[in-house]
Amino acid sequence: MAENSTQILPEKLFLVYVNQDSEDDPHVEDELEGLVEAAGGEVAGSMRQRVDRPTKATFVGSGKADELVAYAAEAGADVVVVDAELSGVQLRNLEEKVGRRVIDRTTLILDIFARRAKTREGQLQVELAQLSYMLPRLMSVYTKFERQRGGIGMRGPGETKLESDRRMVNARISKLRGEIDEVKRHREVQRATRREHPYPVVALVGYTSAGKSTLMNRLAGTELLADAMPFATLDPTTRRIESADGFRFFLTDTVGFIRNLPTQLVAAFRSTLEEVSEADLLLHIIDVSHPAWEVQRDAVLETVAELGASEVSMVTVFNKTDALEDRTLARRLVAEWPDSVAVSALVGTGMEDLLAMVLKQLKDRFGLVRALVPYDQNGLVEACHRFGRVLKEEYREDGVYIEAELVDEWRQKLARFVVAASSGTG
Ligand SMILES: Nc1nc2c(ncn2[C@@H]2O[C@H](COP(=O)(O)OP(=O)(O)OP(=O)(O)O)[C@@H](O)[C@H]2O)c(=O)[nH]1
Ligand SMILES: [Mg+2]
Repeated sequence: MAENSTQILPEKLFLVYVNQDSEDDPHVEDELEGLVEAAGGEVAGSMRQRVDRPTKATFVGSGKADELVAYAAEAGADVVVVDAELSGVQLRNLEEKVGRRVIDRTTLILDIFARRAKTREGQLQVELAQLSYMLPRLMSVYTKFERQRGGIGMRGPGETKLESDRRMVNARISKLRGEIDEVKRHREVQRATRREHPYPVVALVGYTSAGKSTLMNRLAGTELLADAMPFATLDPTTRRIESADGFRFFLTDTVGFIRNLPTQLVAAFRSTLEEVSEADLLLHIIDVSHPAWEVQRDAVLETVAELGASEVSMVTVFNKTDALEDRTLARRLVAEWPDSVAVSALVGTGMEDLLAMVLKQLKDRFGLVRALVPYDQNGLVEACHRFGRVLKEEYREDGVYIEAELVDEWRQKLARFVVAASSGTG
């Protein structure tokens, strides 16, 4: 699938913006245009359509569909993009009516990911997402045809094209899953090695183009691609950072989120995004200079929850303060939001504050434990290594004496075996 992406997206695209509720959000337009550009397309024209209740047949009402036919022809568009998620039936009917290829927002995003995927894992994940998205839509293309044919001669050599297509796609999906599992195992080995170095992991999360890679470059001295195009980053990068007082942690930059990020994509990128759910701390980067930053913030929080990471502590980073017209806004936000800091990743302001807050959060989370763990509870000792920092370990007659810095969750599990009254932070 990935290699076909240029064929899927020819040059000129006609955009259909959809308001599903009453709010008339102009930033939706910039965002879709950005996506079209990132997919290598060109905007030929656009129209706005308020859809309170999408019709089953063509998504937009039939009057609007007629308008669309005229506008798209006038613009000389090759493709129509509807800024929503459409069913297979809706896509096919619209396509028939407009006489042009019709794609939806999800397909567009998947296409961008297909273009950007560089690593083997990324490519596998994108293809899996594309096929999972395509499968139910593939079926509906043939259902009518299948019904007309009736049931006789449907099996064996007489099977329909739908059945063989479906079988092929399903086979490819399971093959991809297997391959992703393999890559994932490899990554887990890498991650386990990282866990052996007892450093906490901090993951950057944020809306696409919020400035995650720019911040990573500044903090870790990396030279990752930072670009105004959406989804500049697909593959996670992790670097070790050391503070002035010698405290070390890992910082991970990963794929950005977007409003209505296709669920197939989130599912397929689950192993990549485990960096997020398994982090000790999340840095939520927000582009406060963006007029719709609050919508973006909510979309990120939703995706974080979808990844099962809402329990991970979070520092909110108000970025791009250099681009703010109202300079007091950043100060007000920081005062209003707990655990937040205002920075400009581009200019470099606020970096000391940010680092201080990260260190405080991390150090707060680790507390010292001294315990004598019986030999039949060896799993706990192992956990100290995996999830904390072991300062001392002695194999004694009656068990393993261990001194470790651990997060609260593991301190509690060790509580029964604590030998000295000391639980102050290190
Ligand atoms: N003015 C200003 N621009 C910034 C700042 N931080 C980042 N940018 C710009 O914003 C754009 C996006 O930055 P990236 O670092 O690529 O954003 P990202 O969050 O990694 O984006 P994705 O990888 O696409 O999710 C680039 O053009 C950056 O130069 C900032 O503090 N101020
Ligand atoms: Mg990036």
